[in-house]
Order: sequence, then C-alpha cells, then structure tokens
Amino acid sequence: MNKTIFITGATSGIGEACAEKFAAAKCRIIISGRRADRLSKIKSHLESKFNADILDLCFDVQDKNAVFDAIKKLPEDWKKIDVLINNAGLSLGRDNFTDCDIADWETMLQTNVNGLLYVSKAVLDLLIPNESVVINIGSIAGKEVYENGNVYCASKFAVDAITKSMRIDLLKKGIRVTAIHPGAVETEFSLVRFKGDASKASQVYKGFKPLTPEDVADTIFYAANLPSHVCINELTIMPKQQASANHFHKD
Ligand code: NDP
Ligand code: 8X3
Repeated sequence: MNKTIFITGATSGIGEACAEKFAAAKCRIIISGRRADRLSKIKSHLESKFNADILDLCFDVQDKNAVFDAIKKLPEDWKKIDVLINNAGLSLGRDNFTDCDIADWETMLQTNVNGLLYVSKAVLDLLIPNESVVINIGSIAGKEVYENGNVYCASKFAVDAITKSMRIDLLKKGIRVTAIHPGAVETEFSLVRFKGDASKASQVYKGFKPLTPEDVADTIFYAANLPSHVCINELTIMPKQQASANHFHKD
C-alpha cells in the first residue's frame, strides 16, 4: 500500500489498534503520544511483526510549540501524509456540573479540542491535495449529551463542529474530512476517566458487549481507503446493546 498514516494517541486503545491495522496493510506509520516507553514498544512490535516502517513522535498535543516543532522536524521522506487520524483524547471525571474539577475541564478542552486543532494545522501542508483523508475521532458524546458528561460532551460536540467546518474549508484542496463517532469501546478510556480506579472503570462495560478498539480501527481503515472521489462525512458506530448515549439493553 505504501501510504503514510499519522496517528495521534497511538499508545493504547483505538489509536494502537489503528497502528496495528494499517501496519498489517503495509502502510508507513507515524505513531504519537506522551508515553515514550509505550511508543518504542509498539514501534518494535510492529516492525518485527509486519516488517513495517514506523516513526515514533513523543509529544503532548496540548503543547502547541511541541506539536509544531515535532511535525516541522519530521524527516523529509515522512513529509507527505495520506491519512491523519486525530484520535488523541480523554475524559476526566464524570461528575455533576456543580462538583467538577475545573482543571479537568481545562485538560479535556486543551487535549480534545486545542490538541486536535494544533495537529491538524501543523500537518495541513503535508497533506496531499485531492488524495488525503483526515479522520477525527469524535464520540456519541459529541452527538448527544448525558448526565455528568458536561465538558467531555462539549469537547466532542466541538470535534463534530470542527470536522464539519474543516470539510467545507478543505473542499478546494480536495482533502476529505471524516468523523468517526464511537459508542462504548473498552480501552483505557474509563481507567483514565476514573483516574486509575479499575473497579469503577470495569463497571462501565458490565452487562453488555462493548466495541473493541479493533472494531473501530476496522471502520477507520475502511473510511481511509475509499476511492479518492468518495468521502464518508461521519459515521456513528455503536455496540449492538447500546442505542444512544443514554440507552443500553444490559444482560
Ligand atoms: P485510551 O485512553 O486507550 O487512548 C487515548 C490515547 O490518547 C492514548 O494513546 C493517549 O496517549 C492519547 N492522549 C491522551 N492525552 C494526550 C495528550 N495530551 N497528548 C497526546 N496524546 C494524548 O482511550 P481510547 O482509545 O478509547 O480513546 C481514543 C479516542 O477515542 C479519544 O479521543 C476518545 O475520546 C475517543 N472515544 C473513546 C470511546 C470509548 O468508549 N473508549 C468512545 C468514543 C470516543 P498518552 O497517554 O501516551 O499520551
Ligand atoms: C466515550 C463514550 O459514552 O462514555 O466517548 O462518552 S462515552
């Protein structure tokens, strides 16, 4: 295939599953995240399993200078990006508006919104006119709000709006912009949300079969590999037992 894929948040969950999926299809991949140890482990794993060409970039998407610097310093032969997957993101806390920690709000907005904007802007000139695809990972939380979802939901509604406006603004360049909105996916997401409380995190996925990160990666791979005149604007992918942000049919 030989496409070059840039994945943010590739150190776990959906991003890591994307790295595996695209490496298996012989793509060259830039994996990024904050955890350098995970990046180098994943790089070695993909190189030895698929003989894949992997470049690891360690940066925090909240840090504007670090984002622009890392992307500016890419080796010349990595400076054409076929697919950008804006996946890095997190939720912190699931508390009533009255009890939320403002620092958590700031981190969610700086990561899910500002981080996505910085990476997109920094990569823009590396995208190939009439060819490249940008895939933003939104959420069902960016389509419907739920109790105690407040600022996480707001950040994903912003991702939805940014995706729609990027699609319009990049129309002239022929760059496609897609949003993938998953429902519940079992990853480290809930462990991060509940700040390391594993029993609270596992509770989230009790009584129904959640999506796996591989389910979502398969869908992203499909959206990224359509003929160049075809764009999936947005796609919501849910576990069968989840009908909306608020409706589950549990065992
Ligand atoms: P994980 O926690 O498993 O993965 C999150 C990834 O984002 C990690 O690789 C993490 O890397 C990276 N990340 C977080 N903060 C930053 C940062 N400041 N800078 C750089 N990278 C960062 O969760 P998921 O795989 O589930 O989440 C991926 C995306 O999917 C997120 O945008 C999430 O909102 C979205 N999503 C998840 C759903 C779910 O139910 N799991 C459902 C709908 C959407 P590191 O810590 O190394 O920086
Ligand atoms: C993650 C899914 O429903 O916990 O975006 O917000 S949810």
